[in-house]
Amino acid sequence: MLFDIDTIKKLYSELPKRLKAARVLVSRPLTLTEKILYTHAAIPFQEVPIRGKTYADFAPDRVAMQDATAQMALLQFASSGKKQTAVPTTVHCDHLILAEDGAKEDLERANHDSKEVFDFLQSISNKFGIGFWKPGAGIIHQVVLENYAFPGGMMIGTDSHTPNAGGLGMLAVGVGGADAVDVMAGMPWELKFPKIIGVHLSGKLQGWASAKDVILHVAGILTVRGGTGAIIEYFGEGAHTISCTGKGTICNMGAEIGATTSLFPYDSRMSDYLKATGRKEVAELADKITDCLVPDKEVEKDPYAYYDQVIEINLTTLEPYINGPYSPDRAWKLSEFADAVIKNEFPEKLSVALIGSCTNSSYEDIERATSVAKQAIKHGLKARCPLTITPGSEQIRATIQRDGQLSILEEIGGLVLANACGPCIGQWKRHDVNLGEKNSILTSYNRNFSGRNDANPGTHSFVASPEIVIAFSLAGHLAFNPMKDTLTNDKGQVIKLVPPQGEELPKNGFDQGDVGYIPPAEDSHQVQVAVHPESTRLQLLEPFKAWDGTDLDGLRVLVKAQGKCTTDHISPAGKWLKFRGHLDNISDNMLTGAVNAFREEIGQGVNLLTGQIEPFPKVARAYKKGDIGWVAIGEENYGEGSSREHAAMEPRHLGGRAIIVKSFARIHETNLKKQGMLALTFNDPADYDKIQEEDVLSIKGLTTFAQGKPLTLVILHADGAEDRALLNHTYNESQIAWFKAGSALNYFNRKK
Ligand code: MIC
Ligand code: SF4
Repeated sequence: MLFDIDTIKKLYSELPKRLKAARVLVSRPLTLTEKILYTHAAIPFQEVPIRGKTYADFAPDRVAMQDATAQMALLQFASSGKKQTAVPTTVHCDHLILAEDGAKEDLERANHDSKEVFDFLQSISNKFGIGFWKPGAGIIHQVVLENYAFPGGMMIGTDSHTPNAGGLGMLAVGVGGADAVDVMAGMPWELKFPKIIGVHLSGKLQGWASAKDVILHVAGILTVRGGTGAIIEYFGEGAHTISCTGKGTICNMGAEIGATTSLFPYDSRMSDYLKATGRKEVAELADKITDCLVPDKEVEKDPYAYYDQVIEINLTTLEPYINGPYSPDRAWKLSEFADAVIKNEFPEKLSVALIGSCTNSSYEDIERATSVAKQAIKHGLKARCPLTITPGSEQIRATIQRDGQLSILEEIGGLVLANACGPCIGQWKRHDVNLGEKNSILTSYNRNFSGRNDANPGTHSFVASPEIVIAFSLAGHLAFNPMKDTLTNDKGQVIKLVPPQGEELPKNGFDQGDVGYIPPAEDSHQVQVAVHPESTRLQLLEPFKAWDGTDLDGLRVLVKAQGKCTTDHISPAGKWLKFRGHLDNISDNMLTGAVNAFREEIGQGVNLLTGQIEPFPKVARAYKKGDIGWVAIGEENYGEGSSREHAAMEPRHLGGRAIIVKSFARIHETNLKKQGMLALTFNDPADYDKIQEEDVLSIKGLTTFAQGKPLTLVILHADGAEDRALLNHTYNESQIAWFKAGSALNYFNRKK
């Protein structure tokens, strides 16, 4: 559908002028990332910002939120006193639909079970002038790509996979709810000016390789931390050989390498997609200002001079990849995967195959997956394990139903789930394995952290393209390579699959199906939004306490997390998603996935007041009651993964004072700052080893807390010995003001 055409017209009419001013300031050729950032500065830059250093203010064109993060964001926005959002905003109901029996039944159950939350989101959206996409309409990023994303624009979304819109040339960044609240309230959005990594694509994908394999490969190169603080800009003639939705897949999963966002330059594939999705006018407007929507020629010619790092990928020789288990950067070439499965003793039998999600459910994806399924039908093969299909949007679902792909996938054994996140976010009532049971699943999703899909740490989750997932489902085991191995049907015939093929866009146009969009009423600020005080799902927010002006003393170590501690470990999703609007209730999941470095147990530790081993939330509540502050200690890339600010609000709510780690993931670090927590890093990562279970800690230097000035951790051990550690931070002056006020929201409400 065509939204915002007037806004886009206005922006496009100003872009050339704004870009000209940026050129005068920078006086050298510009990357596409710089073009979009400079033309979206809240106030035009007076000095050239330093990449990786300067905090800069931006004015995004749009905000998108999904149901699991929107609740907290809108509860915060409601206390800002604003009547309408200052920029166009949408809410998408996609995370709260539990997959069990299939699309129809699951949707009906969700509409019943989460009625209170959906009603709340719909009425509060209406009140503040926000567009509302009801349950079943589709997954946020797919709906945004189909309807809102446009080349050269900037948006933020309260979901880490917001960068999906980079497939349409939009600079789209995942943020926590508090950042979205700023922008909705008409304030600028602050971001440290990113570094820029250029990925030069040459050649053209062949055979089984697809767009997904580009990002699976890049994840293997850069690892889950390699993109931190950077925007990944793809360029080169190879970029134009990838469809718009394929580009979306690549940008989407850039979240898994910690990138701020990923981006492709405008081209004819984007133009085709805009036209196919009812936005011919946008394509025509974009065609007139292409200079603003692609990097300068000089950049393409000499990328090493303009990007902070350059990665070269030859698409022609790129093999399919399968990444996992437990981390999305554990990349295996398809030709090496079978050996890896055996060598590492990954469970060889494939328990479930799952395709779809916001990452991989475009028309092209489904076409290619179906092309493998058609071969199966022709040769009398079926999936040898359960197979699920999650269409990314109602438009995709209706179109692939009309064009026949859905029934082909059903014929080989597929179960069609609702147009929603489902198993990707642990909204999956799995009946085939018991908790703790070792098993393998293969998905076309993006993330595969422990416990993510089904809350079972025994599940080895692997990520691949949809066509590879379908091929493996036909084999039913992981020691398989469709490029060289054969399958045998019931008649004993030997079958060799041929590489998939498929249309990029539907020949007969998209079928919109039951759209599910509810625009806000014209004059709706009279709408009353009530939250029942007894509700277990929604709770109005109480402001956090302001800092009392002194250094922090007498702190206990609630947890010293060992190894990976993602937001899925800090605030797991799955069954907890239903409490995303109720801070006190959801806090009972706090750190329940974290591995305790002192005891190697998951989710629990010693309550130093009683000596009992208890779940972390219980210990934290006891400390809070006793007015004892606590800290959490962690390792590298702490808080990677999701944008969920609950992972920052829960520790704050349960009396945590500081999170001290070797390094942070970007969104989580900002979320902590926004909620008035101290987000600190060891100057010497080896100081992590100094922390013992019974230590009493002090954080010194807060009375002179200033940008660029480290703090000191004083560690008093149980035997009376004392250690010290230097703590770094990235707070600027305004972020220090949030800390002092107790949270960013307190600070702004006080300033009003
Ligand atoms: C995810 O993919 O982890 C989620 C669920 O979409 C999250 C958002 C959330 O936790 O609500 C994300 O990626 O930000
Ligand atoms: Fe939903 Fe999964 Fe996409 Fe997150 S990654 S938005 S949970 S489909």
